[in-house]
Amino acid sequence: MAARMTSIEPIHFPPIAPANTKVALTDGERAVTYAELDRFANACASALLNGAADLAEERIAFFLPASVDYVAVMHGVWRAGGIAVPLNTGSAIPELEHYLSCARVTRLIAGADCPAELVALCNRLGVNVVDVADLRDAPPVTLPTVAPERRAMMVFTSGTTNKPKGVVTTHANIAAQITTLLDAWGWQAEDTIPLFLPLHHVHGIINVLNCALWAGAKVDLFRRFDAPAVTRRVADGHYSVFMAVPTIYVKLLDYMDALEPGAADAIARGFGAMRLNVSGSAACPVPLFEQWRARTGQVLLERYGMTEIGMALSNPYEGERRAGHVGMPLPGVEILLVGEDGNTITTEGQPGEIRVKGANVFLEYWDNPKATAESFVDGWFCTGDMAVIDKGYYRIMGRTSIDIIKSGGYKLSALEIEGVLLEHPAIAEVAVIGVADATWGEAVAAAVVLAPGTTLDEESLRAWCDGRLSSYKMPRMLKVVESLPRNAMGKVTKPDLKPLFS
Ligand code: MLC
Ligand code: AMP
Repeated sequence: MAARMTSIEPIHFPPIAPANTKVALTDGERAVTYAELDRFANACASALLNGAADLAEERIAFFLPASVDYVAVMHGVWRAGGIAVPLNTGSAIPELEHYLSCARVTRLIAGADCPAELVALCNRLGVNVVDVADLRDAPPVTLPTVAPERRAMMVFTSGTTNKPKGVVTTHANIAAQITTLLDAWGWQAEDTIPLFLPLHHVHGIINVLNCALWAGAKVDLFRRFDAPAVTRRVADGHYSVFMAVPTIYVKLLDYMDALEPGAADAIARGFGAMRLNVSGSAACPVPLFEQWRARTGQVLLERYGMTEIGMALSNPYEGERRAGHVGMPLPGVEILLVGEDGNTITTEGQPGEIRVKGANVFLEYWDNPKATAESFVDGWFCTGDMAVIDKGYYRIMGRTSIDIIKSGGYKLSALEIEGVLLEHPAIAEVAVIGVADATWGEAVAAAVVLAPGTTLDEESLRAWCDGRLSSYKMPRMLKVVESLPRNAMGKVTKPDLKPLFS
């Protein structure tokens, strides 16, 4: 087992052991040891400080693919006392404009291949674009002591508003989110894990990247989920731990089914030999859990989390992992279920909203005290997810808002998508919903009322969305309707739209 920290260190967090000559990361181009990563992170921190003593929570965004550069910049920002704002390299320019201006970013770190439109946007917003190559060789300077309660990271999350909100976590929050998983899932320095999840969300950032680094393990970075490349290494027996969203397990089963049996069996054996396969970010359907067990022999460990809280509930590493359930509270995380009447649920089988308390819970929505205040009741963070306790294990029942869609593990806001679609000249009215889908969990579906004299089809709508919305937010289904169903108050009754897409 990796040595555990007994208290949260104020600096060089998460700890990257400078004397460790073991490989920490590979990114397809290079392999770096912990000692090299430590030096590189210090160089980034020193260059960013540029003579200042402390970045004093300056928001430093980075637009970098999963790479050694990405990791060194993230840790460099933390070491220099800045707030790391990782951006989705697949975002459309209007989305990036929102992130940069909402966070009041001052510097953006990017590679030489930074798109011209993003450079132009930064120029317009007064954001300095810094080439990551200019950070690599800066001479080391004395770094500030950064107190654990200071802000460390801002990750944008969709919700029940039309624009994503910046979720701010402190160094202490991140440390708590990591350390609970190190123990609960038995992280070891001997572990090797592939990382192909996007690095602008907590699943990739916390559960995979920074848990592994804290444990002294090895991470293979992939720029995207590439089934042939990832499974080649799985079949070679290269990995001990695997973490993914349910959609990826579906895609892996489909991929193995399409291979000739010998090749598929080698991959299945590679998974079977690992010490842990984790599923999360969306519900893992019971048939998927069973198919994965039948194909690989692995019993998936399902857990539940959220950008604002990291991980909260987990099936046990040792003990029964129950299909369709998300287990029990992780150490240090307090959970309350609250019924519609506002009372705490004390009996099994009764549904309530999951509320969370603990050092893992985020500090605030950036520049949005109203949204922050509204998301807490008596110090408990209200997740908007419903659950029941069933023979000691929590089971997720759904969400309180129909306007949140989970597609392939991404949380999408129906209102954000509707806001963009309404700019289309042919769309007079629109309602976006999530529709059950075997691969994506939920797929984005749009019901539209057309402006007089116009027509619209799915293909032309997706083409129009290109550049306005990230591709995973684009509607996968479109229905043109005469009118949208509304209640007496004039509000669209979205559940009534579901049969349209079944
Ligand atoms: C890709 N596409 C999606 C999509 N991802 N469509 C809907 N939903 C998604 N999630 C579309 C693309 O737009 C494209 O459409 C086509 O699929 C192929 O794109 P791709 O990039 O080649 O797809 P693929 O690599 O297979 O991506 C699928 C995926 C990816 C599952 C690997 O979506 C992914 O990495 N999801 C994980 C998201 C995640 O990490 N969430 C965690 C949030 S934190 P077209 O039409 O152009 O062909 C959180 C807390 C917690 O939730 O508990 O963890
Ligand atoms: P995000 O805001 O992107 O961090 O997504 C968090 C949301 O993902 C949660 O609020 C849940 O709705 C959902 N989620 C995460 N893990 C699970 C799970 N195991 N089962 C069901 N839903 C999940």
